[in-house]
This record gives sequence, C-alpha cells and structure tokens, in this order.
Amino acid sequence: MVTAETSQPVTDPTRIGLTKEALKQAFVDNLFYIQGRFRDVATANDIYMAAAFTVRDRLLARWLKSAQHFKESGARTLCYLSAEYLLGPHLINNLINLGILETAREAGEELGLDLGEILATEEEPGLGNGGLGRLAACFMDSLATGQIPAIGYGIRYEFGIFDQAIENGWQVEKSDTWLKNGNPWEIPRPKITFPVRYFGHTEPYQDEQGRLRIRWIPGLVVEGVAHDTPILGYGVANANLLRLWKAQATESFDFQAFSTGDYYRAVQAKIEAETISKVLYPNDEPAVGKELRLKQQYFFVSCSIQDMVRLHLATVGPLDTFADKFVAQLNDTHPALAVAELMRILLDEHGLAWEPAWDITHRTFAFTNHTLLPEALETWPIELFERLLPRLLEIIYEINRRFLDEVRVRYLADEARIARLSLIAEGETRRVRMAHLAAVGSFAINGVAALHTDLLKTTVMRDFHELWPDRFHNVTNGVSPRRFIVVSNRRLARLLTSVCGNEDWMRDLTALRRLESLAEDQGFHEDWRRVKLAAKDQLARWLAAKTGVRIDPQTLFDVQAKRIHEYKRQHLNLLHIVGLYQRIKQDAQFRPPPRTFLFGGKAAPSYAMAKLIIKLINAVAEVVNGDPQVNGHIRVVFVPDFNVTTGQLLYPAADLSEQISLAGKEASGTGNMKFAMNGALTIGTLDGANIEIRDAVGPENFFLFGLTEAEVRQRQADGYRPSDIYHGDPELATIIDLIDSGLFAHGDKTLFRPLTENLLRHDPFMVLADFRAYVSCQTLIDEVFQDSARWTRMSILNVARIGHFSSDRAIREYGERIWKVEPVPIQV
Ligand code: HBZ
Repeated sequence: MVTAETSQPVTDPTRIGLTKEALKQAFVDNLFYIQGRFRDVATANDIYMAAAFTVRDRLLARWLKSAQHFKESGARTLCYLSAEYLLGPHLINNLINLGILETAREAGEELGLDLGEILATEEEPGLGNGGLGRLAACFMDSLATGQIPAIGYGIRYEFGIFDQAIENGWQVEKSDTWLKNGNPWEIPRPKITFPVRYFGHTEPYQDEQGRLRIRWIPGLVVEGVAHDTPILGYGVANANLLRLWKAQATESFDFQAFSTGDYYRAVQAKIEAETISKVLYPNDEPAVGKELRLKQQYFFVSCSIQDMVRLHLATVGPLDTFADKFVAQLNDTHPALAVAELMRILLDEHGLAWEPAWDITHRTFAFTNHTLLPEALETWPIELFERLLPRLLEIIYEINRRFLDEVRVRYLADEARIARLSLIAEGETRRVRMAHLAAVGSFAINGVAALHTDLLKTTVMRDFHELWPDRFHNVTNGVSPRRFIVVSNRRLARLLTSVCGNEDWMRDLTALRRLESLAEDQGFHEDWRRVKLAAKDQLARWLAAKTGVRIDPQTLFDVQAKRIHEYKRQHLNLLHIVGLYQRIKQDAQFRPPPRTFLFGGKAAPSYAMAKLIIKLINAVAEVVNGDPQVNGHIRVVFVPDFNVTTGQLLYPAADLSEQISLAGKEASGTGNMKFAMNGALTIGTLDGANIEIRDAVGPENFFLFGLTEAEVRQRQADGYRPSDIYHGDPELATIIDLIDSGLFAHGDKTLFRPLTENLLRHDPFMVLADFRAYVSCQTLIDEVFQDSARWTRMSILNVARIGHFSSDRAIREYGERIWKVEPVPIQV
C-alpha cells in the first residue's frame, strides 16, 4: 500500500501481516525495540505492551487509509460529542475485529505465552459512569463496523471512574490509575492543540470592514492536546478516530502573565490547567453544579468544535458548507455548550453574521436525552456562567432573545409558556437550562426507548414538542454484539456460529432468528445448557479466586448489575431475599430451587442512600451466607468493582436478569439487552427498553410484574401512602421489621433506619407498591426454572429474537433518520 501523503510503502509483513509467523516476529521485535526487554526479564506489562503494539500496528494502515479516503472523498462525517466513553479493554476487541484471535492464541502458545493472561493484564479505560458512557463506546464500535465515517470527541481523563473496594460491607473508592503503565492504544498529537479560554471579559471593536465585532479577553487560557485512539470495525478495514483531549497549560500565556521569576505561580497555573482533564465526575444521575465540571464541558466542546472547523477549512473549504460535511450528536446535555461555541467561532473568529451562523449551527447538531429525572437536568447558575464563560453567556442570551421572539409571535405572548421555554430559568438564582440550549440549537431531538421518547414529549420537553413536533425521534438503544457476545461469551459465540453456519450474525444479529427452529430440539438444549453452565462455572472460579466467596454453578444465578440507584430498586430485590431467608428458616416445607443472588454496581460517592444499599446487600449476604440452615438454598454475593471487564463475566453467567426500575424512570437500560443476548431471562417492569424487549422476545418469554407508568402516575396523584401497604401486608412488614431489628447489623437498630424510614414515609420509587407483584413473579420463576426444558426454550428464544437490540441497528437508524450519513467502505 502506498499512502498519497508520504508515498512511503507500508508493506513490512511484520507490521501488517496477519499470519502466526508475522505476529510472533512482530511481538518479539516489539518486546525488544519498544519495551527494551529480553523475554526472560520481561514483566507481564512488558508482554502485554508488546502484544498491544503488535495489534496496534495492524490497525494503523486501516486507520490512516480510512482517514485519507474520508478526506479525499469529502465524506459526510458524524461527530459524536460525549463527556464519557466506557470502552472496556481494547486488545481482545481488536483481535476479534481483525479476525486473528485464534491465530494470536496459537502464536502466543508457540512463544510460551498464555493469551488469556496477556488479556487480563489490560487496565480498562473507565472513562464513563454507566449506561451513557457505555452506549457511546458501543456506538463507536457500530459506527466503524457500519463503515460510517465518524469521530468520537471526548475527554482523556487521567483518572476514570473510581475502582470500588468493599471494606466491612461499605463501598470504598480507590482512584483509577489506568494510565500508570502506559496506554499503547493512544497516539498523542502534540501538534494538534487548541486554546480554550476562561474568565475575563468581552469588548466590542470595529473590524477592517468597519463592522462591529466582539473580542473575548480571557483571564485564563488552557490548551487541549489531542490523544487519538483508532476504533476498528468488525470484519471491515474501516477504522474511525476517537479523539480525547488532555488539558495542559499554555506556557507562553502564563509566563507572560505572571511576573518574571514567580516560578511557583507559574507551576501552580500548570497544575490548575491540568486539573481540567484530571478526573471523571463519578455521578451518574444528579447533575453536579461544580465549576470544574463546567470547565470540563467547555474544554472538550471548544477543542472539538475548533478541530472540526479546522478540518473543514483544510479539506472542504468555505464554512457555509460546514453542516454538509459534519453532523454532531450531543450525548445528553454535557456537550450542549457546543451550540454556543460554534456560534462564537463563526461570529467572532470568522466574522459571519448572526443568521448564516445560526443556520449552520442549527443544521449541525442533534441531541439525545438520556433521562427524565428532574435532578439530572443540568442547569448552571448565571453568575458562574458569566464569570467563567462571559462570551458564551452573551451568545446564549442572544439565542434566547431571538428564540423567545419566535415563541411570542407563535403563542401571542403566552407569558407562562415563554417562561417555561426560556433558556434561562428565573428564580432566586437565575440559571441556564442546558437541555433548552441543546433543544433550540439542534435539528433533531431523540429519546432512547419508545416509552422514554413518549414521556419526553409529554413531560420535560412538552413545550418543545408542541413547538416542533417533527424534530422529535425515538431511537431505541442497542449494544454491541461483538463486545457483549463475541468478546465476553466465546462458547456461546461458537455455538451460534455452528447453528448459523457462519459468523454473519456478528454483524447482523437478526440472523439469530435461525435459532427458533431449534427451540424444541433436545440435543440443542443440552448444548445450550452446557454453554450456560460453563459460563457460570467460570464466574464461580473467578469469584472464588478474587474474593474467596464460593458459589454453586448448579443454582439459579439471579443477577442485578448496574449503578446503584433508588430508582433502579436494588432494595426491592433485597426485600425479596430477606423474605426468602425468613421463610426458609421458618417453614421446612418451603424449599424453592437454590438460588445465588449476585449484585454488582457502583454508588456515586456522595449518594448516601445508594451507599447504604450496598452496605445492606453485604450485611444480608453476611447473615444469609453464614447461616447453615439456609446454606444450600440461597446465597447472596456483592461482586465488587462492576465495570466492563467484570460485566463480561456476569452477563454470560446469568440465568435471570433483574430489570426492576419503577416504570417511567429508566430511560432505556442497556444491561437488559446484554443479559438477554446471553440467554438470561428477564424479570422486569414495563420500563424503558424492557417494553420493547418483551415485545420482541414474546411476553411468554419474559417475567413481567409491577405498575405501569400510567398506574404510577395515578397512584401518585391519588396520594400514595406506603405505610398503608406495610400495614396491609404482614409478610412485608416482617421483612422491614427484620431489617430494622438489627439482625443484619450486629444488633444496631439504627444503621438501616434511613432506608426503612424512607420506604415507609415516602418511598419515592414505590418499592412497597410493587413488592407483592414482584414476589409473586419470583415464585413463578422458581416454578419455571424447575422445568428445565421450558426454561431452556425460553432462553433460546430470547437470544433468537434479540437482534433488534444490536447497536448496529441503532446506528443504522441514526444514520438514516437523523444524520443522513452513508457507509464509506475502505479497501485494504
Ligand atoms: O443512559 C443512562 C440511562 O439511565 C439509561 O436508562 C440509558 O440506557 C443509558 C443510555 O441511554 N444514563 C446514564 O448513564 N447517565 C449517566 O451516566 C450520567 C453521567 C453524568 C451525568 C448525568 C448522567 O452528569
């Protein structure tokens, strides 16, 4: 291959060859020339790095070819703007996407190396909190696989989501030092940097043509440096760019600004600048109103928009075609400042008039909402905005002035409506509403599951929906079948391939429909159960090694793995467990099939109730697992540090997937899809994507319980009184009393009071209202699980019919309905 830019041939077989011999040679070279090690003294990390570089070399030709071709063909490009990317380990994914996993394993064996050990050495980049960040990672995978030219823009956090340890039953946060041994997947681009301004003031001036322009004199300038990671598609030569920005001080600025010789202040300025990309905020739902968070948002948005403008000027040319070249998706409101930033660049730096600048901006952006929870809707105090981003606030005011004029004409001065729609919330402290900025600045707004989109239209975005009904879309989430079947469940992948006759299902998951014809096949049932049992066994062995806790793979594995949140109702699951514990102890006749209850998930460090729920899970586990009377019947385990890597062990091993949020609260959920894809049956409410999953797999293959969203609203309107439920349900009352009794707290009656009291007095997520239905549904599950042919059939049908929930389908929908982007195949 000859690249046009350099005319240098890239043909060295040790760099690009995919044969076993080429891989071996490349590995040995890399160990020597990059790590500077002989085999006999190489550490596990040296070996991992040499292997990673061997694979990275093979991505580079594809990546550069993609970039070059996209550039030359002027391909329309999707830019995904996201403050989070929860990527998971790269090495295994890239081996699979290159189609060389088995070759690499053999190459390793011949070199006396265990590929499994090498893979386990990788620290996963945990640059996200949960669903939203993982969705961005699945989308990057599907964009490349779907051959859509795309750039993912985000922040290169030095510390990602904290590592979770459990000490004395409590969550303890440890800092995530994912970069300490080096990151072989990223290429720093010290020459691709952009200045980002903060503080200071603005002033008017006249340009050469005598037009009035605005200049922003900043009080601080920080630089963003690009760090690039190739994202290869599965079975294609397309590789897209993930460009993450690292903050650094602009020496020239700081050294000029500070008095000469004040070295200490200069160093301090450097630290202050670098703080911006230092750490991911570990909150998943409630918006944190911290200045640093707003600094982070503006930092990555400004670098990304500047980069897009630079790329456009360097390739296509005139800015009036910017929105033809680029479309940018705002992943929630975290990047919403992009709307104002593109306006600023067009107005202040390129001298466009407002109308053409707004036309470009408005045709560029589309916005995804991921939550309806009021506490998660981002707003920023005007005072902070004015101080930190004075020019952006002026632009936001002007966007708002023009927008509200439009509203006024349309609704003939309906003042209440104008106040509701305004980008500025009036009140004691005036605030900028980021969702309104995103909505006004975007040509499309979407929710992430059908129910969520409907609720978006009728609740938080109702006025916007009335104003612009055509801007609203639903794109139900999806997850990557490469990451969540091929990488995490090799045995299942092999079985699926043998049934389908080829690996095409890996990029067209609807091909799994073929499994339906085997749903009654006894021989196939045995294969299916063998695969599940092996995954359970693997989890059991990993858990024993990691935590010393023993679990029995023959029991029903009942798994709830997701962020800990009251709306997700881990405590509903716990009430069921405590109820079972009690009945098993008191009723010798009551012997449901043995179950292992597994929990995993992180709590936001400042979310006291979520942390108390973790403590209660561990406290119940301690008592239940330590009680010989119930041993062999139920066991409870909290799997520490739930992340992509541990998720890859949990999803394949689950028999039952807990998706039990209060109806109307979980925007979509994506864990529900990951579990079902791996043959777990779901116990779930009619919430988020559960509804569509149930429709797809068939209601008879899904364990439904609980209030509907409409019923939830009705009950709330009628005045919900959880204490009435407590008093009317003796079994429930006993359970709550047991928790209050100190049984799970070594006699301490107060430890869990905040939780039980909240349930009895407020129960904002209606745990008690759904308790009875949940327990009945669990009883049905016990019955069905004992009929192993029935269970297996249901499990097969779940996998056969889950194809719709591939992120490949989601990306196709975005591409066709919103982005208007076309695949651009790359040939190698
Ligand atoms: O986004 C989740 C939703 O709760 C879930 O239902 C959905 O499936 C998923 C993908 O659409 N939302 C999040 O994960 N949200 C965050 O992680 C978050 C992070 C920082 C914030 C706010 C929310 O400031």
